[in-house]
Amino acid sequence: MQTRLCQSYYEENGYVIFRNLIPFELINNLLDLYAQQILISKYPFFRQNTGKYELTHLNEFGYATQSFLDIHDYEKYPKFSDAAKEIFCSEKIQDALRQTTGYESFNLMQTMLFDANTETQPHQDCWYLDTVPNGYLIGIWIALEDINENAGRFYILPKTNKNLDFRSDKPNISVSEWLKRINEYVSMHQQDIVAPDLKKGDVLFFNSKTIHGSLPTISSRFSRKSLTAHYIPSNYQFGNLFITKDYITYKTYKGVQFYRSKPDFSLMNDLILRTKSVFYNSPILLKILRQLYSKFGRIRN
Ligand SMILES: O=C(O)CCC(=O)C(=O)O
Repeated sequence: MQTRLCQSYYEENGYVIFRNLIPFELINNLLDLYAQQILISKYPFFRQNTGKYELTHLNEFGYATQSFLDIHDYEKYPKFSDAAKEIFCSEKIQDALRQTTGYESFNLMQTMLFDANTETQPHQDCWYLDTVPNGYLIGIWIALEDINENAGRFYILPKTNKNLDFRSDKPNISVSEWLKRINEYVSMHQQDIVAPDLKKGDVLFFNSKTIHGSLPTISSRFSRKSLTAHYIPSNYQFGNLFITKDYITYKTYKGVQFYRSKPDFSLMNDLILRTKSVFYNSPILLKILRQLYSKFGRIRN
């Protein structure tokens, strides 16, 4: 697709697919290290799907049932994380992001690895992470293998990037109520779901406001090996619908700035996280927590 067409397709539909973007060599290297170091590890990794530090659970076919967050910066597994950064910080992705959005350079804000499908419920990323002002964060979903439709495919709802605000009547809504509203919207728009057949190396780019999630697993015999990553144009600040995180600090890999939101496991990090999760579904407590973060976040980061 020509750059101009790619950008207008993305702006119109809230997503665009680049076929065969990631070289197999980079993918195979990452998957080898995943099998050798991560899958067998007895270390509690932070899980995006449960929001906790947990040991890895394998299903009957040997696939990890929880997703891994921020794999690009594991202090204990630098070789694995470097293999991940070779993909996430590659010129191929920077270039595809340029073609998609028209911006020049992009910072890597968060990453995930999925082995089996975790049946992610529909959501928009802007609640959790976005640019400030909102709407310019780009998520990418990378197929690390040919994704079988029985594995439970990743899906998006095209055009939902266009001004769909589920909290316009109630800005202080809780996260669970907001997710319930999105779930209801998706139930009523089943016919709009697009779950593309993604092959190894294909990448789907989607906007922070595009509703996305994962279809149910039909057979757990099939893995759904994939990566996701979230980027912001380098000239934007990072945050979400509620806060500007102007206190974060970046590291750099091959010229690409990257950030990690969840640190490696420690008893202290686990305690901080458990405390935060008590606040998470209460709009009032969360507001207080965010104000504290704006004031003192600089100290922690
Ligand atoms: O792959 C999935 O199940 C969900 C990924 C996702 O929600 C994201 O990257 O924002």
